[in-house]
Amino acid sequence: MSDIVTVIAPVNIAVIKYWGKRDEKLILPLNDSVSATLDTSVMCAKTSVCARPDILENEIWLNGVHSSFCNQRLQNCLTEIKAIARNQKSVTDEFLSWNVRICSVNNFPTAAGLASSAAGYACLVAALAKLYKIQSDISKIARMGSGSACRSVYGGFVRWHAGVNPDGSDSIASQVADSSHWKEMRVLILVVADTKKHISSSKGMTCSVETSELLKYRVEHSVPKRVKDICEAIKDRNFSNFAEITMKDSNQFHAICLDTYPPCVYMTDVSHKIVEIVHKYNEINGDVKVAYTFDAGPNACLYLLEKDISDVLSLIRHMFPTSSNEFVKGLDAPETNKT
Ligand code: 2P0
Repeated sequence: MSDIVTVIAPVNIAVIKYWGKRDEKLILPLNDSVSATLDTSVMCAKTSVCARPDILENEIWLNGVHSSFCNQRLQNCLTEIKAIARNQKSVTDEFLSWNVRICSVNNFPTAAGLASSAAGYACLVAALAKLYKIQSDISKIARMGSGSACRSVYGGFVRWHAGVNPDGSDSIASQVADSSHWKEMRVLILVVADTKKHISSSKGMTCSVETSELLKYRVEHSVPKRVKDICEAIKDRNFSNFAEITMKDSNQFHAICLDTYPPCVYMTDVSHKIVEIVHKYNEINGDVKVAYTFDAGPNACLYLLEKDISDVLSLIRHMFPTSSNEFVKGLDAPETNKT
């Protein structure tokens, strides 16, 4: 019988977006992406796994509900972890033959559509890797669960390298800077709507690859320079450069969503109002103090420095007086423990 291994993994928020796959099965992206991993105090997934001879078939429980294991991505992750463990001889053959029980919970409202699959698959793969004592990079296995999950494997600022190999062996994540590098950086999350998005990211990006001319331009002409420049801005702690690139990339990503046929409309009037407020605020201050970024949904993630938090929160509360749905987050790394 195995110990129960428990892992916590945080959500990550992309500043250079991943949108479009070159291989749907292996989940290989068309372009590099860059994100910041949030700390685990409010928004994270927590997964416990064990392997035992008396578990009759593989089981998964999601937020307390017994769910189907007939999910190809989930099965791919488990198969890959076991194959590596077999190869590395990190556990016995008997241990490998036992079924697993996986229990995963999110400590944030999943309905808010905030990168729950990224935290979920990063956590699952980190827990299984610990259970089977595997030593190699796990970001490419997390990627097989959900592309953006490979970035939640590391803390701080993280780059997912698209890679060029057809087997995905070089499509991995690496740390640009750890969570202590830019201690003043904060993320303010404004929950605009907590309804489920009507077009999933996977479906939306497939449709963009098939129909958007602008996506081809982005991959070839915009992203390579933006990735290079934002990595430099992070290393130099240059907030205004970081913020400007972040906003431009969010805008281009949503322009591609609208260039998709039929269009994927993720932002709402309230999202656009937030964009307007941020630009006005930066203009009044004569400096770029806040950056917005929107994923495949209407909710805003604002990047800003700690010194500006109270000013910006006052502004948001003034503009949206009935609102209470915001979280302020710092950056952090995943945590692991064994019980
Ligand atoms: C990102 N998104 O870079 C971008 C920005 C959404 C908008 O990664 O099909 O859930 O599982 O690989 O990882 C969402 O995509 O999609 C995403 P799959 P995933 O964060």
